[in-house]
Amino acid sequence: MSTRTVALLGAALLLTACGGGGQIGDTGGSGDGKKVVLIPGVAAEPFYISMECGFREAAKARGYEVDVQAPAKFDSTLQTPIVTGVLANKPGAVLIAPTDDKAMAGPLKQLKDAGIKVVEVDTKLEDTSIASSTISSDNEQGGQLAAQTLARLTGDKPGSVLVLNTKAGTSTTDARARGFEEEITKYPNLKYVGQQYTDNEPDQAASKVTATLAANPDLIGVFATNLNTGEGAATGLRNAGKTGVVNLIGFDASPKQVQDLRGGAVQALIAQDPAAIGRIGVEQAIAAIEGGAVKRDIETTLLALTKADMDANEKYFYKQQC
Ligand code: T6T
Repeated sequence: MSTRTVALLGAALLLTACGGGGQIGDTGGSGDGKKVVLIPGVAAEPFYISMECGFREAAKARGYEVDVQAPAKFDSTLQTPIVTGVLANKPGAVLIAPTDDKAMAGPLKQLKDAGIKVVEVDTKLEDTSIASSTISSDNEQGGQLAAQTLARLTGDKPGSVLVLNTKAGTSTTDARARGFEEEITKYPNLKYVGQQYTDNEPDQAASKVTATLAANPDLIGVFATNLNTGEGAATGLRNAGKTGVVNLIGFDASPKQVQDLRGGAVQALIAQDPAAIGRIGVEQAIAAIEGGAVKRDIETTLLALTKADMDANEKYFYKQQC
């Protein structure tokens, strides 16, 4: 099978897989610049669905056409053909969550060179010269907040601590792991046993938690750097009969993660505001298209949710549909 066929099959897959509030190609290619396209990191995932809700709302308010195209997996080889395909339609701007901080630079530079404004939403490239603006949580601070929350929950108790990461080259989760690693050194009772990558697969997260427990029976905490790692880690702890014994600090607030927080399988969640990321992303994109003032870096809200305060912060729960 040729590379082109594989890319086309990938594209066909994403057409059926893109879910949540969005349908693909719900507006035609106008080519007049009054159109913004959102390319999330992966289809049908509550973080990006919530982002898409904010994106659609803001674009509608400004009279812009929209399109949403998402890869079926968080994978730069699936996201690249989407970027290349969008190039032909010449929208005014593309809002994208790059799935790899290096591999997506070439395709995105092609957009920029064609006069299409690029706005990064959530993840970003290492090369800061391509995007007009980046809207994201302060992910390093989110990692620090996770370490502080874990330390608050464990108190003086000693034990080992694991970080579950997604894929190397994901700017957000790498920053979260970095922030956590730096902060955890301040708590000598907590022994950091390192990070493990899971390829953003919940099953891998579950089995890595179980294996770490076998090697470190004193495991007292797990920091799962995103939604899939968090959902998988909760399963791993459940399978090992360690729910509530090992403190699980997740990132994100999907319906399942929120349910796990309420039910005690998760002790804290670091929630983001993906709808604001989508909304502000559109505003910056339109400013870039129309020659208005564009801010290079914008940070959105992060907060730690526990069972005690979750209901007061319901607005941070992610959506399954708009
Ligand atoms: O945590 C979010 C996002 O911020 C990250 O870049 C990738 O994973 C998520 O989409 C959650 O799955």
